[in-house]
Amino acid sequence: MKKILTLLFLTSFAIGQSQGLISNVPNRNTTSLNGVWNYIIDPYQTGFYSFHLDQYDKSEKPAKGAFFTNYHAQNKQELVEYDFDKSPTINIPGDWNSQVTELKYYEGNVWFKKSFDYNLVANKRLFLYLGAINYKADVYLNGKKLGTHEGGFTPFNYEVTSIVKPTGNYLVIKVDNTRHKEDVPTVNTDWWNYGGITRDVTLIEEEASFVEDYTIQLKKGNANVISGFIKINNLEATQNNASISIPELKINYKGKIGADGILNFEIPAKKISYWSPENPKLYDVTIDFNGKKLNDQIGFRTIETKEDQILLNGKPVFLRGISIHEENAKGGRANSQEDALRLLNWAKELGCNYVRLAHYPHNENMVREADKLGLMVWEEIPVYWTVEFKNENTYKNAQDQLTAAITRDKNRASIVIWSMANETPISEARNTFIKNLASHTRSLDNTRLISAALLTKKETIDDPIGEVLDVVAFNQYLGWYGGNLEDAEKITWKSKYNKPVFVSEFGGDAKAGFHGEKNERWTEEYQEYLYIQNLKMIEKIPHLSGTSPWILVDFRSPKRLLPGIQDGYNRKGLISNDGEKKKAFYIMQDWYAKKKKEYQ
Ligand code: GCB
Repeated sequence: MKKILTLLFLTSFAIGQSQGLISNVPNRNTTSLNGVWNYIIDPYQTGFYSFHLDQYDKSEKPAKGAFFTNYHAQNKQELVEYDFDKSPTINIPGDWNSQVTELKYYEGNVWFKKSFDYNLVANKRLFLYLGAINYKADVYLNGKKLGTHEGGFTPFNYEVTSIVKPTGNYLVIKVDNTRHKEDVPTVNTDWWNYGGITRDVTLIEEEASFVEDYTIQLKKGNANVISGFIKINNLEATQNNASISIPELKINYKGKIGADGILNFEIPAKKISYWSPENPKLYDVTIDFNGKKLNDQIGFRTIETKEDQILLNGKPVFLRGISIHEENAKGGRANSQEDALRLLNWAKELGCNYVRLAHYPHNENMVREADKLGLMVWEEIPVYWTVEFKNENTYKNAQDQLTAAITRDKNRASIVIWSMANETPISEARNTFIKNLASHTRSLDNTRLISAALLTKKETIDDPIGEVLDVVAFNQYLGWYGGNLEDAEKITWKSKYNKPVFVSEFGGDAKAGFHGEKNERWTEEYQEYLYIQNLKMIEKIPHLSGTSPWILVDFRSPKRLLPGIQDGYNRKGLISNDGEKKKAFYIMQDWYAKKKKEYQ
């Protein structure tokens, strides 16, 4: 009996609840604060600390020199040494490095200010939702501190109901993208440290009591039951019902909300048209609570492993993938729907049914478009190379980023894998760190697979972390960082685990338009040959269930300095940053066409 009770408990709470993060923002009643903002570059944090380094926002009555007060001189004599309204402007969302020439390499503090009016009628509530700010944000509205947030790729929100006024609001955000060893990621990465407010800034208007978050997904192990939870923010005694309708499935469910504001449900469903790359079916789903409707477009599919196979809707699938950074053609963080479509359509053209969104959670447009286009997704957090595995705060930071990513994206059918880390060096502390992240993930979402991109030595997959992963993924760079391409066919791989194996990276640099012999580094011919040889080797890897070569498009990296070739870009793209397809693109395209046939 005890066992049954525990099981019941585990199933009904299998998908966890967020800590105040509002999900499904695109379908809510929102007002965008995107657009033109003023900014002040503040390398010495003059607007944050007094000359004796007292932090202004710790004082009851902050000095007028505190930038978040947005103070203006009251007369011609008064000394005030900043003025947002006379300061230059920048587009938000957008990183500062690609918009302001003098900030290309800047890592430090910049203040942003946006003024707005907002007429909030009585009994309504207002939230400020920030899609992502890299890396650390101190947020103030009308001179009041809302909070500090760390982590450059995940959303967060603050309630501003009691602070907002009909006219003359000023939102001030200090953004600091200084790298620190203890951060996630740490000081060393192979991508550009774009600073700024890189995703949408949105006001969300809600009722006094509203649906904050929910999961509506197939129940683990049962493709004919839709299960999950609805979480109400500020449940009032008089409202204790919520309903879910999915007209196309003839579902009209009504349930009772618990005193804790949670409704857990299981709804039998018949004749579901399951989501897959061939059939990216999304259902219109409506949650009705307190006379207000919240819509979403949700796909239903199962994803599981059986011994060394990945099964999508019960059938073996080969993940024809490509790794993608969140960068747009001009350089700079990608954010818009248009940016997402450009990247994802290239992946489709390559023959992909899957994308690895490296090395951090991408913006929500990417996963929503992947849902529509029928691309499965690997979503990852920036536990990259080394982080301070022994540091509890670092762990908490990583876990918070993971929680926010899962909260935002758990209703996206496209997401099939949560990835914990990339190329982390084996040690006791690291093993514990990743195991803890994996069990945290399972406690929030037991319906998806867990992986991490590992490193291997001597063609043997035996990283101890493999034990807690559903898919054992690894990166390898035969013919680029070592090894001889001629030997490719002779290399044999071994895995300690009878689990699906996934090659999460392979590749090499080529400068588009640079031609030569196949043994001349940096040429398109070298990269082409590298792909031909790597694929010969990869094909023979036991338990192989997919690949995501590195990478779709050349991307900016401060580590890539070779003049005339790299010029600040990692050139491993199959497509150049100008959109030119390299020869290797077609090798991969052919291979994926072949794989597609094999799995039909
Ligand atoms: C890797 C990393 C990736 C790098 C890539 C490279 O193993 O995971 O972030 O950009 O190699 O180009 O060296």
